[in-house]
Amino acid sequence: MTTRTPARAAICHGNTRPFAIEDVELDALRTDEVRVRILACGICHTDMAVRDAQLPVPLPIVLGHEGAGIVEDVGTAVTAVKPGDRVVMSFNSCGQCPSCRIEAPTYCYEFYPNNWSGVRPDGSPTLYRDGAPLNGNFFGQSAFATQAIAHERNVVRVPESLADTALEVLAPIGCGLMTGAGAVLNAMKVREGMPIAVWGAGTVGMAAIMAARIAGADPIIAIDVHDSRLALARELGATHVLNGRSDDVEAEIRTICPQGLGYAFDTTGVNTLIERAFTLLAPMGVLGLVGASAPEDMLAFNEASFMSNGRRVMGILGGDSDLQTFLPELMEHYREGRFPFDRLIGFFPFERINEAIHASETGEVIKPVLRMEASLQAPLA
Ligand code: CXF
Ligand code: ZN
Repeated sequence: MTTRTPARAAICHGNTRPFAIEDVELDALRTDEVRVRILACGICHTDMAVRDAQLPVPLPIVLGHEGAGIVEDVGTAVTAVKPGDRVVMSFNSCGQCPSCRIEAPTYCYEFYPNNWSGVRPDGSPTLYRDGAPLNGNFFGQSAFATQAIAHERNVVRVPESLADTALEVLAPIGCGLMTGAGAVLNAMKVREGMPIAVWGAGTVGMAAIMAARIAGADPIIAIDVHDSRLALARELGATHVLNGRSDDVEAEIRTICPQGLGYAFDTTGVNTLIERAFTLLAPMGVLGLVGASAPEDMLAFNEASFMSNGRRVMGILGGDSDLQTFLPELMEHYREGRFPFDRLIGFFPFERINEAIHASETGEVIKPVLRMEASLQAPLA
């Protein structure tokens, strides 16, 4: 007999209609799965890209990939978490491919079937609506819901040291925040005393700036087109800020760092900015790329300066994060005040999901987080 679990979930039908919260049912758990009562879920631009059909994800679907909550049930083979554990969730991975075997799951060879196919890798649905299958398993969770099926590999237990930290604050740690921080700390391995410039001060850029401060980079230059974001970037670690609309960014960077940039980190995906950033690199400088670009985009670099300066251009996915080690590390940085990402968050009740998305798209809120339960709706102290 299969026991399904009732839940409320926000269904995305594409960009012609708003998200609609409806009754759904979760499938019975498989052996490696975990059912989580979702308390909060961050909203990321990738959710919007799916809504706008820019990614190969089937619609309609339940999105949401920055969930946090409490484990309610586990499959028979799960050992890493147990009912009652407080967890944050991130992307899923197969655990067996060459990337997963070297703890580089963001480059999982089976990323698509585990995260974007709308069903489990074996083709079975995790969600039902009115008795019929509904696409889910988005990033192995589909957490715009009151309950979600996740997997042992993509839930991370919140360390005991953070027992007093609200899960709704921790929710967004598993996507843009780990992407920016991981790019600096894991992928580019930014060195103390070296200059870095970060293009774009959204969630990923701000996380990179906070991580650059942790790494001891100096100077830390933030570039954006919104003065309010630049002001926040300064508070979070930027030593210099430049407005791409009013400043001559290249000339200013050459003045601040006459020897060039040790690290240039682009979160914008804008070709002209990336190509100019390349020209600003010092010998052995690293250009890290995480921005979403158009599928047809190509980049051009001068080959001689690429080679003779030993420059490196690095595509980075998910900050090269190994969830089970890196997320606890980031949570500890947060607890100790070195990674104050709560400054980016704006909270919304689950029912206001469409307003939360709007606030993100207008730039009014850097990181909207939905709160799923009425008892949590009171403003945070
Ligand atoms: C992802 C991409 C794959 C690794 C984790 C982060 N981005 C989501 O928005
Ligand atoms: Zn995301």
